[in-house]
Amino acid sequence: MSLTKQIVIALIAGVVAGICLTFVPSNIFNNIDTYLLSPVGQIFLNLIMMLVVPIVFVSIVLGTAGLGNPAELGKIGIGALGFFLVTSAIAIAIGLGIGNILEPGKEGVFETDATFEGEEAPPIMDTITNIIPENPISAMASGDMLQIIAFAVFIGIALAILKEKTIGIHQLFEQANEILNWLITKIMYVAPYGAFALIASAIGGAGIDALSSMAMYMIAVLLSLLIHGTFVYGSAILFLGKANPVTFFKGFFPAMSVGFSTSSSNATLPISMKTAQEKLGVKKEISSFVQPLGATINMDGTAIMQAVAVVFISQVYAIPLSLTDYLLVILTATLASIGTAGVPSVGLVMLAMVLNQVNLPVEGIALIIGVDRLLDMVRTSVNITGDATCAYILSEREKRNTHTAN
Ligand code: DAS
Repeated sequence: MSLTKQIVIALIAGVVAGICLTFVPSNIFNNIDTYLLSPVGQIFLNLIMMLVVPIVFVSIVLGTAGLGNPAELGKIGIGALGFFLVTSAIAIAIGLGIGNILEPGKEGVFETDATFEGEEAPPIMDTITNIIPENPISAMASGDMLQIIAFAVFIGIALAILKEKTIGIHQLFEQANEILNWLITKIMYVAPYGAFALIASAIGGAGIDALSSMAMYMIAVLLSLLIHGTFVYGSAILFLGKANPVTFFKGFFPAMSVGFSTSSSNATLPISMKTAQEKLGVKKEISSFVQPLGATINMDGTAIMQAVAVVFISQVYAIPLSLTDYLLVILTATLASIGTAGVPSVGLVMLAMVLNQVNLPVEGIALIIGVDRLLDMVRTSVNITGDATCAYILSEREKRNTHTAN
């Protein structure tokens, strides 16, 4: 049985187990979660997170070197940034629209004993100026993805220009890439067990009450994610990439299932790139540059959650939003995702920044925390799919240009 089928079966079994766990007394669930589900899930997460920094650094060095010259790198970079910004704005508009149509915060009783300490996302200008690392080693130690990407790009450009002088180092990076890919393949055998444990823990932890009282909110987010993930990305592949969306979604599904299981774009990055290159034929140098960049600065799924959450919280607290507020949400949510890494629940941190911008109570986040872990699984899948869509389109266009030129 293929690994993808194993992961899907594990996820289905995990959902069933999670629903069953919502009916057991909380002390029993807590013991099952503490001594079984969480350790298994965390071991799987740590195994793949262990490879993220080396994979991102090595693949961007090789990707940048492979693009050959700064002009080519600039073309791919500008194409990717343009795609990321436009799709993020569309995603937020979809979330705001669905939130206003379904009005999830208008009806129902929303109580919670959860609390949320609003941790601020970094100011956007700090993020932009800090992209260049003072100390690349500490950037790697702290997992500062934008700084790691920037340092890797500089190394890659040097390799591309120095060519034969540094052929030994280039081969070293190629061999390091082989080692990391071998490790990913082996670690993925743990994926079904990790997927089962993570989703059973998330559903069991949410509990039936939260799931029922927040049903409309969850439906609004999931519907927006579905529209954006299928219609927007599918149309982009069809009209911009001149390729078959069905081929793309079928080929990328294994990575989507890992993104769903881990709720972390960064943790899924090794599998996302491997899947894009091996199943979709995305050019290695484009995949190695675009997907790590996207995992860090492009989070359409997260932007959708933020848009729906803003509408939901404004409805629950009966604070009307003006058109200016909506435009501010689109701008802030788009920019907020640039400075934060793709790790579980980072979307809530950015949501605090968006709520502050439109003077909505940050404590409203406590209403959605109970079901956020489940929604995080789906929106992370959308996040990584958006990154892969961009890489796929740029790669398909590059192949066509090369074919035309020959
Ligand atoms: N879990 C984040 C990611 O890895 C998304 C989020 O928190 O919204 O993409």
